[in-house]
Amino acid sequence: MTEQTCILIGAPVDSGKERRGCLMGPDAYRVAGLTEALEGLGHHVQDAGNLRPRPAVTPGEMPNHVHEPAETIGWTEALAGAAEAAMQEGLPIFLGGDHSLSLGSVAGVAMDAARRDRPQFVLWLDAHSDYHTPQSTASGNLHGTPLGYVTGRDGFHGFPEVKAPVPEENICILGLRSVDAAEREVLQASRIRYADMRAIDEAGIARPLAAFLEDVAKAGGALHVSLDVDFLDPSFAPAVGTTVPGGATIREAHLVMEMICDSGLMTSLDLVELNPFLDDRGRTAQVMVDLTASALGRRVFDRPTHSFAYERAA
Ligand code: 6HN
Ligand code: MN
Ligand code: MN
Ligand code: MN
Repeated sequence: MTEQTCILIGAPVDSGKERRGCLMGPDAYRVAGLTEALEGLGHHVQDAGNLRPRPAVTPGEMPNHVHEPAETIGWTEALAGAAEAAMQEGLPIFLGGDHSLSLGSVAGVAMDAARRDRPQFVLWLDAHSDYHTPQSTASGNLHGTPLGYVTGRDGFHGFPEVKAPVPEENICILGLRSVDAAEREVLQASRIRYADMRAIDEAGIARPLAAFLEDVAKAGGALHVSLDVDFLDPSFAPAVGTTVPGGATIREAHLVMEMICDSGLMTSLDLVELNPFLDDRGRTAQVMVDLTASALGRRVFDRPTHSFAYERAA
């Protein structure tokens, strides 16, 4: 693949849920060798260090059960600005931090796309749909709300106005296996496309992904990829607070990343929900680094060495 300028943006966001530890994520990715892996693939890497949240206050309209809204509002402001700026310099990789960082990262990259008159697309790799609003969430954990926010759902009082909402039909969620009742209804009524694990078991993960990537290419879109650790099965990726059994295998996840790389479409990436406090000798951090390397060109061979019968038949 053509060489990229990868901009690592540490976002030690830990306010999006009760359980702490995601703030250690950015350093775990650094220790696991993210810079070295990307440089080894021929890319330029700029580590921008870690961001800090802007000071913010809790708005009066925010439901009481919502956990640390002011801090997440402050993060959203800081991240949206940093994301939009980084898009001028290269391919930002947001090192989370919990998934509430994507309220800011996606809002920011979408602003950049709007400025360039390019449609923004989002690929969400997650066990969960993260489509809540501060009103619909039962847990009060804002890491369950980023897709609600960036699509322009109501109720995000005190958060920056979403000036470039991502159209529902430009979003694809893969890996679903835990969707709350309040999300299920609105998700089903929306134009967001999704493949749950049952669909992936039946049809394979390549098919829904290929269809989505084709649409991104046809539209000349920018593609933001948001990779939640819990997309993977917890047997391969235990370092996450919201494990759900029955997730993607290592190979399914690498195939997704390899197809993204082949498409040449990815313009920004989130690595989210890694909680190093729960890790097993750094193996989850390593898996996430390896997946990032696959998305940016790591290959066994440059091209397949054999042409198989099923390819000729297709
Ligand atoms: N994540 N739907 C659950 C909730 O609390 O709203 C889980 C959210 C998980 C968040 O995947 O980033
Ligand atoms: Mn907290
Ligand atoms: Mn998530
Ligand atoms: Mn999740």
